[in-house]
Amino acid sequence: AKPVKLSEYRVADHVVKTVHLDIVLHPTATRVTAVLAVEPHPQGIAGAPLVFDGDGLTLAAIAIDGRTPAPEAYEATADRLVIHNPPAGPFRLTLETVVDPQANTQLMGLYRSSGTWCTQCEAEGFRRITYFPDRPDVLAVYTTRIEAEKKAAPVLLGNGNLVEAGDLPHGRHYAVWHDPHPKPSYLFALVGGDLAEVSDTFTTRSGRVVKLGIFVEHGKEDRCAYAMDALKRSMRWDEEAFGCEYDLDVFNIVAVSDFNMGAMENKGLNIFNDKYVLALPDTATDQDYAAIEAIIAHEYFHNWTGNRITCRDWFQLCLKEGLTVFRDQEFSGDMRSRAVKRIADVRLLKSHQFAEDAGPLSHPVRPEIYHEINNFYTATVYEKGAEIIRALKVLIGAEAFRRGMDLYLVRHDGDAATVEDFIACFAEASGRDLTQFFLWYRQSGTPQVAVATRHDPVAGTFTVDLKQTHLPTPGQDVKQPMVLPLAFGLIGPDGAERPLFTEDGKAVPGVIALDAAQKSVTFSGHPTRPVLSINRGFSAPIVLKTDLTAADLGFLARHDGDAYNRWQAIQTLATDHLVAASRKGAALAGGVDILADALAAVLADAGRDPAFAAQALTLPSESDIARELGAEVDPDAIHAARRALRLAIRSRLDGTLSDALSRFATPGPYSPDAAAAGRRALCNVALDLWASGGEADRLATVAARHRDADNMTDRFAALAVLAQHPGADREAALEAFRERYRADALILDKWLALQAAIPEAATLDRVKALLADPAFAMTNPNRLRALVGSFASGNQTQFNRPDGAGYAFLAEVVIATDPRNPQVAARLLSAFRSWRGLEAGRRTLARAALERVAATATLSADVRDIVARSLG
Ligand code: BAL
Ligand code: ZN
Repeated sequence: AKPVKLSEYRVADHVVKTVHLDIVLHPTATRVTAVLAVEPHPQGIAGAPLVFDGDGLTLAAIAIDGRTPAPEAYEATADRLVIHNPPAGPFRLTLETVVDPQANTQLMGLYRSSGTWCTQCEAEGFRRITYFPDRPDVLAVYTTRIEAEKKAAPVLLGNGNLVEAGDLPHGRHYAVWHDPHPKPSYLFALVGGDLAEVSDTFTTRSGRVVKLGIFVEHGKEDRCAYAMDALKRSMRWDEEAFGCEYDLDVFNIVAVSDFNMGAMENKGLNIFNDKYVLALPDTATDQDYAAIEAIIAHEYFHNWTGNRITCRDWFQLCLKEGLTVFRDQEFSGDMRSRAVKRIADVRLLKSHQFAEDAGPLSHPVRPEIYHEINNFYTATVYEKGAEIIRALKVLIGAEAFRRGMDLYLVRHDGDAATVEDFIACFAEASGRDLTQFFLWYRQSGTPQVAVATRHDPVAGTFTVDLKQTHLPTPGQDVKQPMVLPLAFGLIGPDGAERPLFTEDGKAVPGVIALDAAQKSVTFSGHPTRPVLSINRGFSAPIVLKTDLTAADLGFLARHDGDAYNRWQAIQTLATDHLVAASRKGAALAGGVDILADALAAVLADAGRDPAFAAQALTLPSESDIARELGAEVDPDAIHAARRALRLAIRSRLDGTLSDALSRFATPGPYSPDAAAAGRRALCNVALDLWASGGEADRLATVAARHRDADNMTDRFAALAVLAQHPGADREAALEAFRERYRADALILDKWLALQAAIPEAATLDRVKALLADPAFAMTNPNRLRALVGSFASGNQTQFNRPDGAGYAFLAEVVIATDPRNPQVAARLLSAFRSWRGLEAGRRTLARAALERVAATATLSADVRDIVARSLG
């Protein structure tokens, strides 16, 4: 199929103003009658034929203003409806289609999940329900009547407010929902099923009482309290932080167990992957609780940034996603430790987005061409999209940023907008020309910044020399210098922050805007050499190389006023060590002492923020090191180096680690609050390091902690430690865990994922055996991601086995999954995104596996696109 290009955007020739849907639910033959108020677009081509999208549809009936057109007047195929000579003015188009939700294994459009009818329409699922101009710039007011057998679907939900409901003969019933806010088709949703409801209310700041509902499988009602609490906190926070108030009488969330994404922001009717709703202390870890809080908030925040202001076209996806991720990150930062949230977000950014941007799947935050839009729901669009907004805030300052946001929310309310529209609001609010800043959206790849410093003790000056470079990425060989806002500070030998003055004595702000290929900045008043702390808070999403020595980094780890950079200094010490050790195939002795001393200091001071200490004690991952190496990557050497470093750190901190286990034990019953979670995080990181040698007595202690834990966080953390050490204890603990949670698929996903990540040669056979386990199902995205996704993306040594069997396995699973669910198959395949950086033997085998996928005759557009770009 032809690629879609941003440069070829033009308005739809025919738009739809109102949509009346009458949907009669049936497991295999759901009848959809759509009555559409259609009119030619004033800027469209006059007299153009009407062309609506479809996907796998069969047209059962059609009428134009109530009359059936002649057969030659139109053409309906599975993927298109064309009316050759539509009326010149507004008209009423009635379409009847029949769809089979039961057979819909793609989980796009209308499908069934555990007997519940539900929908997923972003990005292009509505066209699998009825023919429509299925593009985000066609905004219509929807009224939806849903009818079903009452026993099968006592709950019938749609977008907007419920306006009518009632019983019908023969055990049937119906409900009519009306959404007064014009919206694009991707925000359409309906649900029908036998679900339990947990309800609450929220009163908005102007006094609107909103009925809140969370709908789940019967028996899971007690797992919704945290999600409901997170929803109410999100609603209040959005009023306070962004002035955004909710705008309907109801807000419903439905949790389903078969879902391609995390969740979906359909207007007034969010549909969630149940993984991001359900939580009890015995079923969910602290990380799960934090993810639920963030995703509930994210989908809710879309009500303004996404729904009321939507995207003109799918190239603008970051307009809603980057901004909404930024907003949910800020929310979680306010709910939790801001520094720890920032560290966690940067870890995620580097491990997913930097890796994506360094390989063949690299693309700009706003792409200019796509073959399959489903493949652009990426870390680049989401996470880098959020980073750009944070960088913009640093560049123009918090006040101008807030004025820009306010302007955007008022000026574009009700619009299908572009990234240009968004940035124009900040240019206007700040009075700055943001043309160069816009390169963040257009240029792919991670900017690299080299920093060198010069100190002149006689003149008392300190000079910072900065240089930015940009490596070529697919389709972009040559790039322009960008504007990189680098927050910074200078720290004196006493550990105090030094005032910042230029050579002529002027005070300067703590941000350098690096807007040229090179720039030097000189500061006066420094008879002694200060230490530079730069890119504080990770103010710009860049790869930074400085001339800071190991001693400087050890100093920053103790004295930097910026908590993020205290953590970064420790990470850099560890990374430098691990990169060198991985290259040489042996751990270097030098550098470990400074790192161990820094960690000892963090542990001694851990009472201030245990969650921060847990982050500091977590070494860079194997994939982080692979990314730093960039080329000729040998995952076994990285694994060995990391293991050796962990043991070296342990031997230096041993007593302190076991002290931490008692010092930070959480008193009282489990609570998911951030402070208690931080203590648990520190204990569990300490436990992992303490037991890293696999001594029998220590593993027995870990096994006892596993057995006696009163919450999933501690129970699973202990199991994860045991999983690293082969033996009967591990197998017994895994079996006991499985028995305990036999009936709970979401918890068994953790069990599958943990086993898939064991760094041992036997793991591939274990994973293959688990494919046949009753806990696994090829048809369920969560199960596939837990077992196969964790193996491919979370097990560096075993996915990258030197014999290529890991690659061959993933290729087989992708080929088997693709006919059923192309989106999930394509996502799994993206685990090959860093294959070009591998050493020659593995590179050859990875290429062969990709070529095997490419040679498959009937690939979906989704998988074909990923495989072509990966090999391209
Ligand atoms: N819009 C797709 C799911 C999300 O990003 O919220
Ligand atoms: Zn989103």
